[in-house]
Amino acid sequence: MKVYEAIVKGLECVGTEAAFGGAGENAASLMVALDESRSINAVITKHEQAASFMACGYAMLSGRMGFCFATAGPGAFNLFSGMGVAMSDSYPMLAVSGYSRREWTGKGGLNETSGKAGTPDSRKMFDACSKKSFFLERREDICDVMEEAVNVACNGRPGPVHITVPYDLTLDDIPAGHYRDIELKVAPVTPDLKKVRQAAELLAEALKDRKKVLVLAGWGAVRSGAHREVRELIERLQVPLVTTLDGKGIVPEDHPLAIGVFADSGHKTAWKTWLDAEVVLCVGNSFMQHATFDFRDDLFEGKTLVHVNIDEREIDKVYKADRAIVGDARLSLVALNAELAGLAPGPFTPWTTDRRDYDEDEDILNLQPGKIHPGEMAQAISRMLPDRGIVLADAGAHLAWLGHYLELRDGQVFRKPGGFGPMAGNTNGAIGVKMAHPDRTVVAGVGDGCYLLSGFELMTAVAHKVPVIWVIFNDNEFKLIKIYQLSELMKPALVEFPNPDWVAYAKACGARGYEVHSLDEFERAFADALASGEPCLIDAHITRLAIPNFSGNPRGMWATIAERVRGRMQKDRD
Ligand SMILES: Cc1ncc(C[n+]2csc(CCOP(=O)(O)OP(=O)(O)O)c2C)c(N)n1
Ligand SMILES: [Mg+2]
Repeated sequence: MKVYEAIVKGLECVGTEAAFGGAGENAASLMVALDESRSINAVITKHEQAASFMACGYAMLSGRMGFCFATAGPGAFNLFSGMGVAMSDSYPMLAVSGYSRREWTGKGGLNETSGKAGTPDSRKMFDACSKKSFFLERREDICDVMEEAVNVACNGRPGPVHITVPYDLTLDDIPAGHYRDIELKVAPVTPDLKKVRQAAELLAEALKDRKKVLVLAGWGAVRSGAHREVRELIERLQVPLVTTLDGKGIVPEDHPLAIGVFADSGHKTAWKTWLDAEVVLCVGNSFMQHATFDFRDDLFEGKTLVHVNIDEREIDKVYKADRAIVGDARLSLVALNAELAGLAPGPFTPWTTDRRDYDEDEDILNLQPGKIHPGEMAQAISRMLPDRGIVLADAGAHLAWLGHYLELRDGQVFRKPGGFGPMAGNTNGAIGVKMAHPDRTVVAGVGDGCYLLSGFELMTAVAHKVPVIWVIFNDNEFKLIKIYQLSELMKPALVEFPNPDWVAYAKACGARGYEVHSLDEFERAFADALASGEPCLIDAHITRLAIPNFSGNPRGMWATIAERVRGRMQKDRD
């Protein structure tokens, strides 16, 4: 058995059933081994970056490890963006890449990345982009390395690991007696019960004192599958729930205690509720920039913070916790619910808050006939999304429209890029998500800029019959960057671009294409796409005369722009 065959066997042992990668001499025997696997569906992408994003998508909601691979040198370097996503978004991922023959090190051979002879140093780069990176030194070590790698990827806070396989180790068989099946043992990150008790006492005391307790759920809560536990907690205590964009939908958004999305792209009522809150239980939050109004200093002023996170490095990182539980969000809430079981609603007054206000939001006014308002389109997607449907957004203003206006029912998911936040991440990641969940509808709402960066993977979806529905928010501009330029510099520049005929492009790729200019047209196209079971591209022409609520200012984007313009005019006058 050869090294790459052992790697493929290892993937089979841990239940990974998809592999995403790029072709190359160094990856050639891996491609053969993958092709021979009965359980692994191997996808050669047009660009290795897309492979790394697809591996993220595969891991995103499945609880299984994503796998991507590339040849040595430039192919390998194209995996970094997906590894960055896996790191910021806690996706378990194994990336494997080749390396040129070691006997030629220092000679500057093709694809050499030894750091010698003016070549880049791939070891340092993969070290910097992973939880752990391994350099395979001997063929007989492959099963040990593989086993350690997958266990590091999947244990604790999941993340990316990487194995470099030098070309010279791929030619001969592993010496006899050195192959073995590997084992993945995921130890649950259980909370310290003493810490859980302390947190429960604080919450119980606060409720008895009629203090206003609020729950804020983030991606960690969704990732760990704490849906039932969050709901049980808020219902038992009759306390309101707000979520970050990443925690959106943890409890169905029409639940009476679900107040809405908090922070940038959030709902006004969520902010009002936040201002009133005296104790906040934060579950699975890393307090990233866009979930904290740019790390707002006074966010927790006068409030008590109880923080639950799987990673102890997150505790006190941005805001000092009064009580902290380090543990998987679901397991921590199971324990917290058990501690609070005796606390029936009654000793305290349930806190009544306003319901979410976005339905009457003035932002939804469409001032441009012949174009679609992106907020209305997001609402239409929401109305028509089948049960357990998954909506992905990419990086840009479209993310804010979707995050603000979608209303998720039980079992539906919204996912945007996390802290690393690359454009194209979910445009391509959608293929991995759909391959992991063939029975669920996957809709990728993507900016035209994001699609232009990476949309050639439509061919990949067609070739592998992966029926993702891409909805392009076509505004011929990098809207988010334009808004930033307008508000910071009062001058947009280099942000506009033409789009091709997307319907013709879709057809040329063998996919279905639709061009829509009104909500009616969109709804008809979307219904057709949902029924088709084929990869589809909906080119939705959206108005430019609408600004999404995506601001570091709780009063919203318009208020931010007005304040900045006023400030600038004042400065000019002075
Ligand atoms: C790889 C990468 N390059 C640049 C950026 C910076 N960036 C974030 S959003 C954005 C604009 C995206 O434009 P588009 O996809 O059209 O979305 P819109 O804002 O118009 O909805 C840019 C350039 C990024 N996040 N990732
Ligand atoms: Mg755009």
